[in-house]
Amino acid sequence: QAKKALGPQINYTITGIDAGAGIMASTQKALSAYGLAKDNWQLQTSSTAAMTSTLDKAIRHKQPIVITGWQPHWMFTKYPIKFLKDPKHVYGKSESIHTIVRKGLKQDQPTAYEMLDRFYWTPAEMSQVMIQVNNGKDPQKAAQQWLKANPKKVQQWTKGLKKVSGKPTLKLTYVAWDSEIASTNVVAEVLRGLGYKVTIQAMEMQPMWASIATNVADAQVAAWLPTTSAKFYSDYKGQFVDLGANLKGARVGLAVPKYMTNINSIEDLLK
Ligand code: PBE
Repeated sequence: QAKKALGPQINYTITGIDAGAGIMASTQKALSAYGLAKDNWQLQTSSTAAMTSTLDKAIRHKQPIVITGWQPHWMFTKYPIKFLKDPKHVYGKSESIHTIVRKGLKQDQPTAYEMLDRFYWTPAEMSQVMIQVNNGKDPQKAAQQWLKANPKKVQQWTKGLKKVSGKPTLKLTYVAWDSEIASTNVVAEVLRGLGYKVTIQAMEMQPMWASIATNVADAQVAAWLPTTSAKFYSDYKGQFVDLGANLKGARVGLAVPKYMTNINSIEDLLK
């Protein structure tokens, strides 16, 4: 019996997330780079929550599905999914997440600047916080508990830094993706421990970059580079300070359930 082509089974649809995400822009590029667009394939905009619930349903019924996937994220621990090979490297190879601060922060708040500059953790550490939040824990509580359980990390990030006086305010902006909810809450808690009054504010990706460029916010720890946030990195170049990677080994691409054994590369979607 001949195998049915994948496209018609899933209406030639890739299940995506929020329109502003870098992975959506990269997927639009992939649709043309791999000749998928002219084969009727389309990218459906939704949200991370809607995408993971569609994925959950497909997996429960062992049905085919193609999603926009990235790591670190609990979708890869909760579900048996795999990245599709991307021989044209449309999604880049490996991504790092960078810490971006406003110009002048070093002079104005040297203690916060130094802590933000030191902030660095692993995908496994970030996942520990993300999983707690996915299980329903309040993000601030999850961050506090993780920091309590990882005093060595806190020490690395704060060693020799003196608590500031007068409760200076700091504003962190972020996009409410699971990874950034985790990292932003962890950093905010560490800065609070150093004596700052920290507010965190969720927004879309473009205003997040603009908030740093216009000095409305002090820092964000959500810049996936070199590919996923490339548009904003170049749009605002010269109007922020890049403190480098706070996490290495992130990855972005298309993903499918492992039971789709015939589909291993983006090129296979055309089969
Ligand atoms: N993500 C998670 C984001 C960055 C963090 C991969 C969904 C994106 O811009 O696509």
